[in-house]
Amino acid sequence: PRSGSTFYERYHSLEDIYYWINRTTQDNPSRVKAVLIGSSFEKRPLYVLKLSVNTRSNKKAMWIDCGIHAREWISPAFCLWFVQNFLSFYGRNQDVTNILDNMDVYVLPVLNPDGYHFTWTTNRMWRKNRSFSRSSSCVGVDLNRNFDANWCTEGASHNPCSEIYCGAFPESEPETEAVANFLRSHKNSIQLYLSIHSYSQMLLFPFSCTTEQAENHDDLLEIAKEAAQKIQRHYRNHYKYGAGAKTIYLAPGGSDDWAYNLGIKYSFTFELQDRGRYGFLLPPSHISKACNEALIAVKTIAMKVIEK
Ligand code: ING
Ligand code: ZN
Repeated sequence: PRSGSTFYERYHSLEDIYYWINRTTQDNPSRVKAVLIGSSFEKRPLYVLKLSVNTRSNKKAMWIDCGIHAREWISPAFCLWFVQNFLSFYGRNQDVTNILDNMDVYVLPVLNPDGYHFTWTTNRMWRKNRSFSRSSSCVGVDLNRNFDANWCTEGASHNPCSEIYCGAFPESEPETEAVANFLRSHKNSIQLYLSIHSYSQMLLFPFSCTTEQAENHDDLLEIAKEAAQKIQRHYRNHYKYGAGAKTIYLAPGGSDDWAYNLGIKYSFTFELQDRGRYGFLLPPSHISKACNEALIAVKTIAMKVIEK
């Protein structure tokens, strides 16, 4: 390891992350449970960490997933950072305490474990999952085009060799299906959906699959603006914010649009650091700042949703 850096200031192999999940649940048995929600194409388990403090039952909840795209290594690093921060600051930081007193938090650290493993062993720039079928020699579906939100319209591709291949049908991929099933079965409690990507420094919200405005667009815009302003003030770093289709590009089949249409009206996609200098290859020395600024945005958004 780099001298002077902590576990959370480094990137970790998939094996290390599974080990970390195990350790985290063992070390915090009263506050963390690992929930198996399904498995990947290559049969790796998909574990969600449920952070919950027993103040009362029937609590609301929020969801965060990381690592839907394999090469965006800062994303799983953020999920680990987030869990560590929330566990150590409950009862010590006012926002963290308030959030956990009012919400359970579900964290999926690596939504696409097969792709993530592949970026560690074979191709650092891999984006998709690792599924294949007899109909093509190309491998992988873009999991953020595989959800059932205007599936495979403009901004996605039916070509299995494309980086934005939407898959054979909506939720064709086991990773997508596992997340969608979990969210469907918890939609009455989950009020806030967050999906973490990189790079480009943006806070996006529905819709990405159409240029139409979400019904609560003004509300989402106001929340994203406050979060971006917090980052600007505390970290002197600029994040753009807005509806996905107008801020970045048209992209159907994304998880945040699907969660929104399911009824989770506070739904955001974060694009973490940087703005292109290192791109997906963000050096480990940048992890702490990238994660801390994203964390302040997550806390701001969660607090706003609790106040609603
Ligand atoms: N960006 C996202 C992508 O999947 C996005 C942008 C956000 C698409 C929300 C759909 C919905 O292309 C990256 N960097 O992956
Ligand atoms: Zn991405």
